[in-house]
Amino acid sequence: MIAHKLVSTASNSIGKGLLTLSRQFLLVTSKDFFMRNLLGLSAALLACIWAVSSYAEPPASFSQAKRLLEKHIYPSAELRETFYCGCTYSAEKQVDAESCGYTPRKNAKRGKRIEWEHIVPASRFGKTRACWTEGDPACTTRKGKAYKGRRCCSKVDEEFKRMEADLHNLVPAVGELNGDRSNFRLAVIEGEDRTYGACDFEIDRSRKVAEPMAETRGDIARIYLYMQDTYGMPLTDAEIEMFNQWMADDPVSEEEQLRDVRIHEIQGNTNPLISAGF
Ligand SMILES: [Ca+2]
Ligand SMILES: [Ca+2]
Repeated sequence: MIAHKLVSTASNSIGKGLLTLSRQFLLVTSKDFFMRNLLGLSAALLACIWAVSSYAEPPASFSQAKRLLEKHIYPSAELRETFYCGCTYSAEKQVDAESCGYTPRKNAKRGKRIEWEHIVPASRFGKTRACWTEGDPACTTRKGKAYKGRRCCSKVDEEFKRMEADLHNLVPAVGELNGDRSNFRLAVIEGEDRTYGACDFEIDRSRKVAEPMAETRGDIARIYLYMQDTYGMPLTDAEIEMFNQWMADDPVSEEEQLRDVRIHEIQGNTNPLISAGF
C-alpha cells in the first residue's frame, strides 16, 4: 500500500513538473513572439498542442462517458473484448458468444449486447453521499415526490458525477453479466461453477460476491486503488491485501496500457498504477 502511494505521488509530481515546464515554455514563446523565426512559431504551435492535451476535459456525465468510450477508447478491434468472459464483440456492440463459449443464464436478449460496467459500483461511492442517503431539495418529481439515491446524485452532486463518469472505472461487459453482478463485491469464490456455459464468471448471490476471471483481477485491483486515491473512497484492509495479491498475480498488460493512454488523451489523467507499470 505504501509502495502504491509512493508511486502515485511520484507520478503526480512528474505530471505537475511537466505541466510547469510547458507553462514556462508558453510564457517564453509569447514574450519573444515577434522576435522569433519560423522555427520559433513551430515550437509555439507544438507547445499549444501540448497544453491543450494536458487540459483534456473529464466527461461531465455518465451518458457522455459512454459515448466517449464507444468512439475514442474502444473503437478498434484490439480492445473490443468483454471484461467478464473475454468475448469479442462487433462495432455494433453485439457479443460473439461463440468466441468465449458464453451461454446466457436466462436473459438471452441482454446476453447479446454490450453495456458499460462500473468496476467500482456507483452505489459503493454513492452511498456515502447525502444525495444518496437523504436526497436533496432539488430532487423532487413534477408531482412533488422526493427521491434520492443514484438518480438524485446524478442530478445535483458534481463530485458523484465525476466518479460515475470516470473512464478509468468503466469497461465493456456482456449485458446479462453486468446485471447479474449488480453491485456485488468482486472476490474469489470456492469451486468452479459454470452457470454461463464455458464463460469463467461466477456469482454467489447469498454472499453477494462475483468472481471475475484471473486475467482481469490485476486490472480490477488497479481500478479500485485508483478510485481510492482519486476520490478518497475508503477500502478495507482485507481488500487492500487482496488487491496487492491480484496485482502481483496479474501485472499490467499491453491492452491495459493502450486503454490508459487513450483515456489520458480524453480525460486528461492516467491511472499511475498502469502508466508506471505496476
Ligand atoms: Ca471460483
Ligand atoms: Ca490483466
